[in-house]
Parts: sequence; C-alpha cells; structure tokens
Amino acid sequence: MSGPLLQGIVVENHGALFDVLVEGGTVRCLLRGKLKKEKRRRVAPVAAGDRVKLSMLGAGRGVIEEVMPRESDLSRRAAGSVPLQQTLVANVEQAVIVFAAAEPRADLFMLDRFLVAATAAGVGPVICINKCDLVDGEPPRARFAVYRQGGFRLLFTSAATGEGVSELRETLKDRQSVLCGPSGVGKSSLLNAVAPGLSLRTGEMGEVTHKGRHTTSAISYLQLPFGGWVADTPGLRQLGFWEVKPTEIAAAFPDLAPYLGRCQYSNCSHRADPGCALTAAVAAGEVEARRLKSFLQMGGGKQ
Ligand SMILES: Nc1nc2c(ncn2[C@@H]2O[C@H](COP(=O)(O)OP(=O)(O)O)[C@@H](O)[C@H]2O)c(=O)[nH]1
Ligand SMILES: [Mg+2]
Ligand SMILES: [Zn+2]
Repeated sequence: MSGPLLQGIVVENHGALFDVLVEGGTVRCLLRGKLKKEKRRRVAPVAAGDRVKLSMLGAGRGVIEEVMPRESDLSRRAAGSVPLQQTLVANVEQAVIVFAAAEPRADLFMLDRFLVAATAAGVGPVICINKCDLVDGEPPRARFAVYRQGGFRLLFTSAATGEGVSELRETLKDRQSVLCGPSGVGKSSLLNAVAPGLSLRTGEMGEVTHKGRHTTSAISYLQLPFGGWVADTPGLRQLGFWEVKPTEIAAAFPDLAPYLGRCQYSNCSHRADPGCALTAAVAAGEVEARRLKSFLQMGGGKQ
C-alpha cells in the first residue's frame, strides 16, 4: 500500500470492479481480499452509494480497503438458487418509485412490493406516475387515490411534456435518492428532463432474464447539478425481498393499519374468517379489496 487512504463514494459497479469518485476524479477499484470474505451471504460487500476508503495502485486504479457503515441498504434477493443478498444501492434516504400511467400500465401489486421494499429498508418512498401525457385528465389520479389517502407522496409527471418535472427536481434536490421501477416507464428520461447534462441512454431494455441468460445493466449513482445524488437503476422486473418481516409489510399498508389486530381471532387469516376486521372493512368500503389481497399475497397477515 502506498500513501494515505483516500475517501470516496462508489458510483458504479462493473462486476468485480467499482468506480469510486474521489476528489479530483474517478478511480477504478478492486476489492481488498478480506472484504470479499466478510459477508458470505452477499453478492458483493460493496454497492453504488457506499462510502469507502481506498488506496491507489497507479493512475486511475485503486483498491477498496474499507467500507463505511451504511445508513440504509436497499437490497433484494439475487437471482439464482442460493439465497444471496444483493444490495442495489446503499445510503439513499429516498426511493422514487416510478411507474407509468400507460405503456406499460402500472401493475399495482408490483407497486405495493416496491413500497414494502423501500419501507423495510428505511428508505422513504415517493410514488411517481410518469407518461401522464398518454392518458387524459383525471383517470391516473383517481387510480392512485388510495396511496395519497394512505399518506404517500405522489408525483404525476411526463418526461415528454415536462409536466411535474420541476416538482421532481425539487424532490431530488440536495437529497440522496434512487429511482426504481420496472423497465420502460421513463426513469432515465425523467432524469434527463430534470438534469439534461446527464445524457442518460433511454429506450433500452433493462434487466432481461431468459433461460440461461442474464443481462444486468449497471446501476449508476449520479451527482445532480442542482445538488444531491440519484441512482438510476435498470428496470427491475421484480424486487425479490430480502428478509422482510410481516410488521415491515404492514408498515407499507397504512390504509390497513387501523384494522390490524382487531380481528376476533388472533390467528385470523383475513380471508373468510368470522369476526375479521379487515374483510369487514372491505365489505364496508373502507379498504380496497385489491390492497388487502396484495397485503396477504406478500404474507403480511401473519402474526
Ligand atoms: N409518451 C411518453 N413516453 C415516454 C415518457 N418518458 C419516457 N418515455 C419513453 O418510454 C421509453 C422508455 O424510457 P426510458 O427512460 O428508457 O425508461 P426506463 O427503462 O424506465 O429508464 C422511451 O422510448 C421513452 O422515450 C413520457 O413521459 N411520455
Ligand atoms: Mg433507464
Ligand atoms: Zn382478520
């Protein structure tokens, strides 16, 4: 090792190599061997957003020696038969969950899963419905009303017309965020709209999993010209959970919260049980049947 350790922030991951932004530029780094051994159940001990210490090997090349403790960790279960934790992005405080009003029309069950993942990771969710130019007037707002009533922040945007873009810029300003959601909803287009200098590539296929073939585009952590950082993620078709507890699932369902623990029987399955407070709330029109179904699908009803 030569010289003192430099501090930096991981901005991109290319397989076993990590680009770290330090004062004066980017250093392409390997991991010190001891870091690889530390966490066996992880795909990698370092992810975009991590704050690290590194030593230089030569011009533009270095070795990550140390990873600072994380403030948050948005993880998923990596693809494959062995359960491995894959950190998508570290240290973000906010997740902007992007879905489209149309093309592709938002799958609300998938939106609920993203909300659970963000909430469980301690990352504050903001729901962003993009491509509002493709639908007329109120319908998208009505479709997502349950989320607003539950207390979630909602943005309605169009990268094509600029609708809601200044609101998104305000949301990202001076904060550390991740944009996540399925492929093709306009995440990269929105980032280009808030900060044209980023020049992100759009219209590409994100994560595609065929049998025996798995391509994953890199997650890049970008510095915003108006202050703040944002991670652009490739389309995540599914956010397989990493060890999410039933109480953490419940935290993403504020609309159901007032009824939890109020069923007649403590082992209530919330399906057709007598004295179930949740099914009664659905029957009374106080809770959406679809939200209850989503909650139960994720295993949220378990004691
Ligand atoms: N009509 C319309 N098309 C959009 C909008 N935002 C993105 N697109 C298009 O949707 C496609 C996918 O956009 P992209 O930003 O690559 O999506 P990503 O995969 O979520 O990053 C591209 O062809 C974009 O031009 C929008 O607000 N309205
Ligand atoms: Mg993209
Ligand atoms: Zn019940």
